[in-house]
Amino acid sequence: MEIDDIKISRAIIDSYTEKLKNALDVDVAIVGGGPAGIACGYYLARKKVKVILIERKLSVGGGMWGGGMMFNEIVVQAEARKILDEFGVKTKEYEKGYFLADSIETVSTLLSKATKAGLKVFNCISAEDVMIRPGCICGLVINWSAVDMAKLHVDPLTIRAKFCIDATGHAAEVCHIVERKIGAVLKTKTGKIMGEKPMWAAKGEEYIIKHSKEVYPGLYVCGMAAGAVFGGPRMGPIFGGMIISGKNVANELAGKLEAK
Ligand code: 48F
Repeated sequence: MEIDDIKISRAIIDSYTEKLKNALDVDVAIVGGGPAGIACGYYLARKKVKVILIERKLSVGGGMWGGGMMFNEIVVQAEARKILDEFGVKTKEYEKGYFLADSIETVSTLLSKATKAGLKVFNCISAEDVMIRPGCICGLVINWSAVDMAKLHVDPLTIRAKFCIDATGHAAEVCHIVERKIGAVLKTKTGKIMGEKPMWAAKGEEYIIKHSKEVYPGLYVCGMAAGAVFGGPRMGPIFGGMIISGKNVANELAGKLEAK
């Protein structure tokens, strides 16, 4: 049988269109495919929650691929090491309480487990706005990242979600959109984005775990974005807090969805 070029194209277009149509109305929409977003997506998908992840870049994985300054190793603490064990990522103890993992193995394994569990990932797409109804965020406005990069004048499409998650890392992009468009309404001390503080790994890790939570009705924040929004210190290439924060938000939302 000769392979038909047009059938290949048709198969891809049909399948992707179906996947995108299915993503128009979901339980949870995560923005940002770094370690926090992927971990969150994995734990939600495992609980059979209908969850999608939107990632601006071609490659999913955020800041984890590069380890520390492109030395592609990451450090995690004991609590997160247990989670990496659960994923089947190899770790080795460097000194008591400091566990090392290969960043490439970690990202690819997290992503593989998450997609196999049912997380639908849409790369090359950016969230450029949120959908709102009185007092609640109820979806995302999305467009091809290439549209933004080329500064094309193209209107976006919209996705409805019971909960949205800002997992966009240091930029906390979704929260910035909310602050810019709705004002000082966030659940922070000032109602605004507090801004990330300088490096302090121990405090930063604790901070993001504690502050990965609802920031506006319908909108949650996890990972480095939680530090940026609630004003916590940065922590550099220790990644346990990212994974734990994603897991915690997933558990909270799965509970809320079950109660609905
Ligand atoms: O930055 P990122 O890896 O966030 P994270 O999961 O992890 C932070 C660590 O990588 C590191 C650190 C560890 O101590 O401090 O920085 O919190 O991943 C965020 C992802 O979000 C994507 C971006 O391309 C990146 O892959 N992103 C950002 N804004 C948007 C977006 C947007 N508007 N739409 C779609 N994706």
